[in-house]
Amino acid sequence: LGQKGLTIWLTGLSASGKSTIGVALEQTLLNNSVNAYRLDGDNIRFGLNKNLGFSDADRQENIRRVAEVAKLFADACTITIASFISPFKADRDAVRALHEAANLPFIEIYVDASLDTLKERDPKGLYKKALAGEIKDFTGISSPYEAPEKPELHLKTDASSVEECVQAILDYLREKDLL
Ligand code: GGZ
Repeated sequence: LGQKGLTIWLTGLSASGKSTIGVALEQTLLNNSVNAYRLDGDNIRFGLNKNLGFSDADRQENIRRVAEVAKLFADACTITIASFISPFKADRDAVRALHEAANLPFIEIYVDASLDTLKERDPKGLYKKALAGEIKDFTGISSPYEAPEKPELHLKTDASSVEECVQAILDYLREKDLL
């Protein structure tokens, strides 16, 4: 008995579906009495990281702090679900190394959709603004995104529903005996 803690790291562009999948996954786990907690821009960038913006250095520091927090939650036997663009491979690798050093499983999930799809979704009108030059350093438009090369899971939200993506994550966790 006893739940193991771990971190599920959702990386991908704005509007790719990270938060939506994170929310649905968290709800499913909680409904099954599994302790889960979500970290994302809404509870991190307005609090702990409110002094950070979107320069490369600030994104790096954003991810570094989130990694430390995720590790603490995982260490407290929580399934931590972190949804951040986390555009730089080196920063994501550092999050992985931090977890591995603490013997905590780290599952990197690439939440992928084509830029055309993202521009169409554009739920907050950010792509439109970025394309018009009104937001500088916007990931995928005027700031880089380094796609994961070997993520534990690669979800394509162009083609899969939220439910299918959540199921794929649950299947992965069960297969690895993490759930
Ligand atoms: C990317 C930006 C930017 C810029 C504001 N570039 O779709 P959203 O709105 O709700 O999620 C995006 C969020 C990204 O924050 P992260 O902490 O995940 O970024 S990172 O991991 O790179 O540190 C977007 C909004 O913030 N946003 N300006 N210039 N996204």
